[in-house]
Amino acid sequence: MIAASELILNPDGSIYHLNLKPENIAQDIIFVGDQDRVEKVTAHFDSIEFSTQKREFKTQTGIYKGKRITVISTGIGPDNIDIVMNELDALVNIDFNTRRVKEKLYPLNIIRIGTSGSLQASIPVDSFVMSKYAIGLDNMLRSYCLDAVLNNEIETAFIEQTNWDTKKGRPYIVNSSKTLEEQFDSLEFQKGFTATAPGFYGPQGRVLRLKIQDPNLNQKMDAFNFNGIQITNLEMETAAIYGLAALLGHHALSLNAIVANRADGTFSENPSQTIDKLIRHALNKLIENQNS
Ligand code: R1P
Ligand code: URA
Repeated sequence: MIAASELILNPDGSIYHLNLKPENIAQDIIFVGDQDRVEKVTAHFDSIEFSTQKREFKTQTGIYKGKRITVISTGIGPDNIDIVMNELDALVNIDFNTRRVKEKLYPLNIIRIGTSGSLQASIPVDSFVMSKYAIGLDNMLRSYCLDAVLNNEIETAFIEQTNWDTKKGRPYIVNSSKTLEEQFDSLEFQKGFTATAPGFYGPQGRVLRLKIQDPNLNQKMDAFNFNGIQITNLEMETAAIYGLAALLGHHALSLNAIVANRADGTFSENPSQTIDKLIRHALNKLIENQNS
């Protein structure tokens, strides 16, 4: 039995941070970072059956062209992903009455629709990247027993090629769900290798007033090559989502709208139009899958 201090439920029976009960979520879940983006997705829905918000975690569940979908904002960063993934998993895989893990585990399909910065000059702003792999430069996932989901050989190559300072921890490399990758495959998406940073400024090589530990890291990541695998973009959630999804038995895929190009210094002139285009494209892909 899982103690009250470990699996924390609110007085109404909902889970601690997300404020959700098991019946409030669909099997197909869209993650967005920004809470205001939730309604940009659900504006396309035929109906909305449920809405709630606690802190940065806003959730709406509804129907899009016959399919029940939940949209949830995760806020920014891998630490928030730890909360969202564990609480969503508890909603489907732990019986809140007995406080025991269910015998038959239930897989969720998780699609991240987020913004990102490209590392390669050849991946312009306003284009889309589907993350086939992700490298976590944060240490959140290292709190779990990870060995079964790692790509040790590529990690070692990354550490060597970028002269990574392991005082910052050992980066971890994880994969997207092959099933979702095939389902969302389209000409709109470049398949990429996404780097997940634990911050937006120093951890992504942005210098405003502070000197950073490795000012050449972005160029070294840009030049990284392991048997043709190259790092394409930087953001702040994908590796944490992929790692926890793989460990917990869920499917996950991250779709990135490129709003910044770090190699040529450009920023999208209309980021909300780009993200809206990605939302429409992702929703249609979810429906296509349903009808195929
Ligand atoms: C930083 O501006 C945020 O934007 C990206 C990063 O991953 C980080 O969360 O994603 P979202 O647009 O989904 O928030
Ligand atoms: N989100 C990030 O985390 N980095 C960028 O450069 C753009 C969006």
